[in-house]
Amino acid sequence: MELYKQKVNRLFEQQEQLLSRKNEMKQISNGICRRYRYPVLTAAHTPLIWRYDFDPASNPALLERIGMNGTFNAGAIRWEGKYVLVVRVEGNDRKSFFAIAESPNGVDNFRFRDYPVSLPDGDDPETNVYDMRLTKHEDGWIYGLFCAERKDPAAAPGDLSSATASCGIVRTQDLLSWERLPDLKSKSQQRNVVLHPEFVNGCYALYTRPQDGFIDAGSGGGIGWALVEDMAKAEITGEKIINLRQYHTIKEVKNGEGPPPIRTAKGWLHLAHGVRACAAGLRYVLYLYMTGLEDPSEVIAEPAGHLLAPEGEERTGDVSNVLFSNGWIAGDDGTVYLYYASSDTRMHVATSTLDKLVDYCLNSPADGGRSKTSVDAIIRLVNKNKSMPDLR
Ligand code: BGC
Ligand code: BMA
Repeated sequence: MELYKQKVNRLFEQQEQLLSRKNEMKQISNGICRRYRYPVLTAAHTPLIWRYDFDPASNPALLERIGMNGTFNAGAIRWEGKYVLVVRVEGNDRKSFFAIAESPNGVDNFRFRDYPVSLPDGDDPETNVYDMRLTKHEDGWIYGLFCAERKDPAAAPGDLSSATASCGIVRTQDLLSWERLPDLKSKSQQRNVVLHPEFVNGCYALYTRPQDGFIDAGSGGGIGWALVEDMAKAEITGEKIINLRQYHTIKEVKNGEGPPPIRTAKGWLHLAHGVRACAAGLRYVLYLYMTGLEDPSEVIAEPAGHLLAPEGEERTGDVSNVLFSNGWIAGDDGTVYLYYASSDTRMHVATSTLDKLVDYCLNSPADGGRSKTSVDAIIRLVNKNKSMPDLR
């Protein structure tokens, strides 16, 4: 019994060291945003009481009974003075679920609540859920839009991989109890649907991502925009593409809205992911764009290329070469906490400010579409610098 107690204590002490570890901002920066030394959440951060049976009678050898594989793709919200993430946790059984982790400062000391979120079922229970976007809407509810995945009912016998993706919807007032609304009705499959925080023409506005198949964005030209009257009966009747995929860019194969956009004095600030295909598989990077305050569906700026792409340990994991984000928080002082996951494995934070991100969007050159136009942009900058007094 003494030995058992010691072993249990060691488990909790080791985890406490991890949970209370201070994070450090990395020194190297491009001026736009800063990465941090440690991931903010890993599988090892998940509560020990989810994983171990601490009863010496039923688990005398203290084996882990339920393994956790990864913590990634978290929605984010500032709530009751805390930085709150609704994390996609994936168990060793490949089932994803949502769990809330909270931090006092946004960059470290994230702790999971004792229980994962127990999501109510809808009419057609799904197999897997992931990637929740949290929107504090001006109607007073906090909405969570997520991907609900089911085995494709039209799959040929023996095909155990074909699936369908649709947008599941829940809402809450307290991040404790969740009301399930019917899934978004849409002609095409939908992953990466995000609710705009304000009414537009008296309607709820959705960023969508129509796709031909489960993986293939196909003729779905990019990030879409649709207005719906009622979130309790949400149906896409008309959809227009506002942020297009393009040949030979970071978003040639797919793109998708990240978290809900943030209102700034100069327009709505958007974070999205772009995907291209290469010999190593799909490469996911993060990019920013802005839309107008008058018309949040009109793109007013988009710098060329990515803001963040996988680097260092971020490059490897369950699905390597992936950065994905569906959560960010703007603090009252203008600090932006950008939560991103690497390689479907762990969560990180990068910090910036609204002013810097808007400056980046409005004043970095856009993609000219060709090697030549990229070189021209560099030459313009070099010429400008050469006409200036040397500051070194
Ligand atoms: C996985 C997701 C992935 C999707 C498309 C799902 O089964 O859980 O992480 O984005 O497939 O590849
Ligand atoms: C997607 C997303 C994410 C995931 C990514 C890479 O399509 O919806 O869940 O991070 O693939 O696997």
